[in-house]
Amino acid sequence: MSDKVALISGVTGQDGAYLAELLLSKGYRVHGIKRRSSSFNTERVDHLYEDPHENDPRFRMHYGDLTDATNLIRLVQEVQPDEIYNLAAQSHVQVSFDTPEYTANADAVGTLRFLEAIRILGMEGRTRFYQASTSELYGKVQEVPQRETTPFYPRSPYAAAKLYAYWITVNYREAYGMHASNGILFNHESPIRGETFVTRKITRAVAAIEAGAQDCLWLGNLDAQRDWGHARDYVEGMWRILQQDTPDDYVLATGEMHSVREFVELAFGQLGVPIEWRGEGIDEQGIDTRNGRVLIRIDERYFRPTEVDQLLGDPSKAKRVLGWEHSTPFRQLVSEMVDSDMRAFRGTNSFQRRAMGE
Ligand code: NDP
Ligand code: GDR
Repeated sequence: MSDKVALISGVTGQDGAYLAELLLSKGYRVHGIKRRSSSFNTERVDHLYEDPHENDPRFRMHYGDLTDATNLIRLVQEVQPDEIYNLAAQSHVQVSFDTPEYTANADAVGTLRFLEAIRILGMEGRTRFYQASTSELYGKVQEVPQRETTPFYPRSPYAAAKLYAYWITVNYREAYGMHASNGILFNHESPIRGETFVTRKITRAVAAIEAGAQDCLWLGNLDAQRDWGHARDYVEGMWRILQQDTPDDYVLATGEMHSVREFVELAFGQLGVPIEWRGEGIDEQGIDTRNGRVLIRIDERYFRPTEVDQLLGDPSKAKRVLGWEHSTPFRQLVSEMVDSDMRAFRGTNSFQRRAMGE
C-alpha cells in the first residue's frame, strides 16, 4: 500500500470519482478540488466522503477553481501533493462554442496556473503532474489510427484550449525538468458519464422511453465515429503514467471505433427493440420496427459548427511501456450503462451504488 498524497482537480466529475476511488484503494491520501455551486455537485463522490472531524480522513475536498491562481497555489502548498491529476475542465465540446473564452480560461490557462503553482512553490522535484489531454486534439483526421506522433488539428474552442494545455505541459517538462505528462485519452464513458454526452444521453433515453417518461430521443450527427472505452479502465492508465520514472505522453484508447448510430442500435437492442433507419439528413428517423413508433429524431441544434468525424486510437505505446490495456468490450460498456439507467428509472437502486457500477 502507498502512503502518497494526491490532489485531483475535477474530482466531482466522471473521471475524478473513478480516480479518487482507485487511489484510495491503493492507500493514497486523496485531496479533491470541488467548485462552489448553488446546488449539490458532489453526488459522484459522496460515497467516499469522510467526516472531516474524524481522525485523519483519507479523502478530503477543498473549494477551488482553475480560474483562481491564488487558490491553486494555496492548495498545492497546503496539500504538498506527490501527484497532481488535473482533470478539471469545461469538458463539453459543443458548449465550448457557446463559452469559448471561459473554456480557454479554465482548460488552457487553468493548466498553466497549476504548473506555475508547482514552480512558484519550488515543488518541481517532488510533485508529478498529469494533464487530461484528449483525442479531440486530433480533430480533423490526418492519420488513422491516431497515435502520439499524429499531427494535431483542433476543431473546437475546447480542443484549441486543450492544445495549449498539452503543449504547456510538455514545455514545463522540458524547461524546468518537471515530471509532467499528458494522457491523450479517447472517449471513455460509464454509468456516471455526464448526462449531456451522447452515450449517456442515449442510455438514459432508452430507460426513460421504456418507462414511458419520454416519447423520443433527439440527436445530432449519427455518423460521427468514436473510440469508446470505460472510464474505470482509463483512470488506471492515468495512474500508471505517473508511476513511470520518466515523464512522457501516451494515447489511451481501445483501438475500436463505432458510430453514434451503432451505439443507438445496441442500446435499444438491449431492451429487444430493433431500430430501423428511414429518411435522410435532418429528416432521418429511427423507427421501432415492431410497431412503427418513431424513437429517434434529428435536431440540427445538436450539430457542431465544425465536427470531428472519426476518432480511432492506437494504444500500442501505452501497452508496451505502461502495460496498460482497456478491459471492457464495447458491448459490455453499453449494456452496463443501459442497465444502470434502467435501474435508476425503476428506482431500485441508490445513486451511489449505481455510480460505481456496484
Ligand atoms: P466531467 O465534465 O465529468 O468533469 C469535469 C470536472 O471539472 C467536474 O468536476 C467539474 O466540476 C470540474 N470543473 C469544471 N470547470 C472547472 C473549473 N473552472 N474549476 C474547477 N473545476 C472545474 O469530465 P470527465 O470526468 O469526463 O473528464 C475529465 C477530464 O478529462 C476533463 O479535463 C476532460 O476534458 C478530459 N477528457 C475526458 C474524456 C472523456 O471521454 N471523458 C476524454 C479525454 C479527455 P462540476 O462537477 O462542478 O461541474
Ligand atoms: P465528444 O463527446 O464531443 O467526443 O467529447 P460527445 O458525447 O459530446 O459527442 C460525441 C459525438 O456524438 C455526436 N452527437 C451528439 N453529441 C451530443 N453531446 N449530443 C447529441 O445529441 C449528439 N448527437 C450526435 C457529436 O456530434 C460527436 O461527434 C468527449 C468529451 O468527454 C470531451 O471532454 C473529450 O475530450 C472527448 O470526448 C474525447
